Amino acid sequence: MTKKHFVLATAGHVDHGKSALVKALTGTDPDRLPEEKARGITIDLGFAELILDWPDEQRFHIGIVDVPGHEDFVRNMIAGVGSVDLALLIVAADDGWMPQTEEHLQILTYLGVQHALFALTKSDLGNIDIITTQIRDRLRDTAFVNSQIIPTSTRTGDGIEDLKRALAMEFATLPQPRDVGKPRLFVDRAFTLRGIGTVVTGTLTGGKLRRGQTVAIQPQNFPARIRSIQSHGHDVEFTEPGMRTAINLPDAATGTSATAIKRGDVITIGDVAATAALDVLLERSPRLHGKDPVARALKNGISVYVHHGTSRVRAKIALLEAEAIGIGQSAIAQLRLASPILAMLGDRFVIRDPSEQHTIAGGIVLDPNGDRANFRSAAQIQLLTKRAAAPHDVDVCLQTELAGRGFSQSKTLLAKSNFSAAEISDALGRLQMQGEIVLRGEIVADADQWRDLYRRATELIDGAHREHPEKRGLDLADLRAASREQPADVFEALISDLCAKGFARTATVIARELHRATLPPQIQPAAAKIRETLGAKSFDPPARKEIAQDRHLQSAIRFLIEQGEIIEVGPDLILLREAAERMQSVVVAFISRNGPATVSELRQELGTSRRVLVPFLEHLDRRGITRREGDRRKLRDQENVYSTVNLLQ
Ligand SMILES: Nc1nc2c(ncn2[C@@H]2O[C@H](COP(=O)(O)OP(=O)(O)OP(=O)(O)O)[C@@H](O)[C@H]2O)c(=O)[nH]1
Ligand SMILES: [Mg+2]
Repeated sequence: MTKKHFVLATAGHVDHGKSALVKALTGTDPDRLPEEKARGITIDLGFAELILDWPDEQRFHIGIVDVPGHEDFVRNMIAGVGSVDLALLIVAADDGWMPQTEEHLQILTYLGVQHALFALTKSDLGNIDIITTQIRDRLRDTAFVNSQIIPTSTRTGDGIEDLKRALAMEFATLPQPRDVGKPRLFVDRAFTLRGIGTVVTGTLTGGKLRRGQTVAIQPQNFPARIRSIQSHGHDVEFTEPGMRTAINLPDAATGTSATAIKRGDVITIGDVAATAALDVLLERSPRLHGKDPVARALKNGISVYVHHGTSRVRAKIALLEAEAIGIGQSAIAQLRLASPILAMLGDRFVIRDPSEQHTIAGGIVLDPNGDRANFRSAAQIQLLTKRAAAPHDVDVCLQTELAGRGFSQSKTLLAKSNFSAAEISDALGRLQMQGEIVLRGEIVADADQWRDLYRRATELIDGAHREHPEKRGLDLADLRAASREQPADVFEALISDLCAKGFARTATVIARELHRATLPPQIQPAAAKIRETLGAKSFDPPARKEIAQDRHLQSAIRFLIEQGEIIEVGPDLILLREAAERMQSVVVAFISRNGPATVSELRQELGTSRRVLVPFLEHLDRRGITRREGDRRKLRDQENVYSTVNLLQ
């Protein structure tokens, strides 16, 4: 028997029999508050479980969310239907299509609910044919045009089994709720149980949650550990998308403190942060009526309520281009939220007016990391325009993301989206084949911007070769300064790309592999002069500052050092390499013969001065040839001598 999980929500006008039908289907009365019992209406969300079997060995575990129909509680209704797989829309046979039937249908449409079933309740009160025709009429041009309509009566029991069969048939054809490895539990209740602590409930979407896992409560970004998980009263090790889920978070608090957990929060994993600006495509239903106050044009700058997941936040709308959005129109906008929420690319939401009387729009998130200052930049307009045309196309979303940002770590790319890591990496492969992007290890780059960065780097290196042919190449520090706006890992990727294509780097310099430092003609006489000066008394040459009298001499010294012809022995001492090697042999031979030697003995042996010898011996110490002991130098052990002689090069 395969077990599948789905979540279903009721919807429909007040008093049409939603809760009675849930009770008839499941045996559970979803109205749990005393006030609900007293008033005979649903105020807040109610929950029940329905298990349905299907002949091909499938068993469906359906979490039912029962919503209130009263116009005063639409905000609770929206919190209940945010992530459902199927809607059970209810129309009473004695009343027909009413204002909240219509409003709920629009809300479901804004939220992207694709599948619905209709129960024509109170069928014992007649009018079945008339109301069926009315419903069919209202469903024209909706996603639910072919939905089944099942007459039911909780009074007589008629139709209840038909409805169960119709539901099972529907679930048998529904795809499993998506698991993209990014679990989000939209919290609809948070409470404290004596001896257990904080418990939150919600509908899980996007991925699994596991017992013992560390999660983050957003938008507070507060970490917590899952001590236990239940689904419909049973302890489970993990829950998956489509499951009503209750989790025990002993580290979290309920109440009014800033970090307290409450309806509207999201339990999630990973390093994702909430934001206070969302760039979106706003849509207004063509079903709004011209006379209706809600149908007034939605103007730039107005204040609204945004409903996303189970949260409800005040926001101001900034329209990108239009001054207003009319009935049936859509436009790109930024939602400037009064407090941050964790939304993802592709999430859907509902917009209500500030008096909370009317549902006036809905839409889809195009960029969950909106930025007020950047909203109208040419790059962002291009990103939003392309995504508005294809918000579910992972290639378009990736390509626009990289065009906007230039470079990114591949593992953080579209982290806040409803695409899985596998979908993203497939898309990266495709875009690379098409030449749109460049993949370099962990780095992904927009191909144009990568070419630009690469070209600028080669120009800088070639410039350095041209202007300073006597140097080995461009200092890496200079290249880094020139590409300052790029993060370190992009810089490293750039360097390794260059090195794969005819460039070579040392610890401090990058150059074309074929570049050989040469002295420009005007400096060649200076080099000859230096060779001559150093060679004249090669064990006791003049101090560097006496030799380096002008710019040409200084450049020539640097060049000869880089070439290895001259060795920098101390701050003010340079020697010809060949002289330094001979001096070293003399020192080694003398000590081998006579044992540890003083500066004065070695000075006499070499025929040099203390000014030269003291830094030279320190140089040999640093290289592990000699070691100072008191006022004598001894050799390091013999093996070391052989292995370190080459370090002079
Ligand atoms: N005759 C008849 N009455 C029904 C039937 N189903 C529900 N009712 C009655 O209709 C009234 C409203 O039922 P509820 O189930 O509370 O309606 P609801 O849609 O849940 O209402 P809200 O949640 O407040 O929107 C109750 O008095 C029920 O007894 C039915 O099939 N036949
Ligand atoms: Mg009810």
